[in-house]
Amino acid sequence: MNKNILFATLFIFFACKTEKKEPESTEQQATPTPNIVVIYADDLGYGELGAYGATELKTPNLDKLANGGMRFTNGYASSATCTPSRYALLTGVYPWRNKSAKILPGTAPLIIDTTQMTIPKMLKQKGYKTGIVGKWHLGLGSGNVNWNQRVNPGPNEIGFDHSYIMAATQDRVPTVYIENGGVVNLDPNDPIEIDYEKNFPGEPTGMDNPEMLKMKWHHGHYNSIVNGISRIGFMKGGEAAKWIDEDMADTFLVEAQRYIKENKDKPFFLYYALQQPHVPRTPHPRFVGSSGMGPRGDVIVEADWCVGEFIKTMEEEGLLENTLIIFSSDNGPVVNDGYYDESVEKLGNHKPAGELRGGKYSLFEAGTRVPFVTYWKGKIKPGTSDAMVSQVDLLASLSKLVQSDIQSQDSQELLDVLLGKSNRGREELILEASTRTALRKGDWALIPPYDGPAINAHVNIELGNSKEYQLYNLKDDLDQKHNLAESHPDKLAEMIATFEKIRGTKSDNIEQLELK
Ligand code: NG6
Ligand code: CA
Repeated sequence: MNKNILFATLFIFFACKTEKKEPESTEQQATPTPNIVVIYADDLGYGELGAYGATELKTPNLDKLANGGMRFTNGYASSATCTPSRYALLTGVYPWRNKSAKILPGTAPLIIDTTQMTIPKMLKQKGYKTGIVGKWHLGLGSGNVNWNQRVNPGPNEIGFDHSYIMAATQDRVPTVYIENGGVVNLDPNDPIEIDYEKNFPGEPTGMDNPEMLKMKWHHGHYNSIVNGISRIGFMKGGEAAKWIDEDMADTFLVEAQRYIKENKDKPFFLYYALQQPHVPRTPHPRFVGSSGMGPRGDVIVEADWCVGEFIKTMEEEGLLENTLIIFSSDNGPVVNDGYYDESVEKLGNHKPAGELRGGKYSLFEAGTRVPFVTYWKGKIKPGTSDAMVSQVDLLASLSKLVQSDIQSQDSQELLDVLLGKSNRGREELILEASTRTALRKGDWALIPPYDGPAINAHVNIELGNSKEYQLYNLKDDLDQKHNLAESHPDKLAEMIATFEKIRGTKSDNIEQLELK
């Protein structure tokens, strides 16, 4: 080839390359595709982190995230229990619209319709890779799951390309990990059988074989024994596939780290659903004693460490500047949730709910008001926001972030609030606790009358049930001590009207408002 032709060819080649590159980068600017990570704790209360006022428990990594990002003081889970909150987070629909969105057994069918819009589906349409690592608890299969075959539909059918999950909770069978629908380490010669009604002949249970237990049950949790801990539900077989509880935090962390390393070149969405501090609390031996509060405190320290390690990996991979991280919890705190694990005895001065009244299962504030943090290095200016935001708003807000036109019934677009650019949050929000609902509007909280016990004596939590309407002004009365229903009839009437407008009146919505 003649020299001139060679130079000309090279020139054209490079010119084309530059030409090709430019529209691409303009396009990239027009369609922002930052990575999105949701880190979701299980039963972590409003007062559990240093950044939210905890003094007895040290959570340096979560504090760093909260203090380096936007720390919301009025951030809510949609429900005071797990399944409904997770349903709302992923779908942008209030959980009380779906009768199946209640605490599910490990054998429950998937409660998200596979045609329903979800955050991962919406992001997939925008070219994202989507993964979940950790707790699922939204049901699997369509009834009568055979755990020895591909288990579906599940996360992979509602928008996740990749899933590494536990089916329900750490205290429910099956006690195995499931990767993309397949039980990890399953030995076909030792098939898994699960039943929530009756035991398999000859299998030990917490009820009949307390001598086999390393952690005793307090209430419930007296069925099959796995690793010296009795669970809810009966399980047979699957020995090689059973998880080791003390390794669970490390297992999920490694999977989460692997996921981001493998997908760092694409925009990705990761839902990293931690199992702590839900029961049974089983810290890895290196965290035992780390909090001085027994296993409950120790697993919070462990969770904090996991988040720190995860963020470190994000940093090492150069991803922090291009990733929105959202941290929150699925519901408020509970101390004794069914095992003798010293959580009550060693609590000391720690207040899991901070100043809030109630806890997990409760319609009072501590049931649903949880730590809620958004972090985006270089993008979100560190600060505190008192705007009202709910996890149900993530779908619409993330949709706006990636310029999708997907919306959903109950999800409000609050992107600027989440990014700390606006303080105009929600005006009102329906809160749920075990199918009962309440209203938060402005500074006010309304709890309609419900039958049922005032306190769940097992867990020692006030549920919010009363025969009278309860009306609280949270601005002056954050711990909901003064019922103003009688002294503020106009406010009460206004709140009832708003509540009924959203929820329906008792007569036209009797099932959902049924006294529980
Ligand atoms: C309750 C369990 C509790 C916990 C909860 C679900 C009993 C007595 N209590 O039924 O231990 O598993 O369900 O928690 O069984 S959640 O965070 O997943 O909603
Ligand atoms: Ca939970």
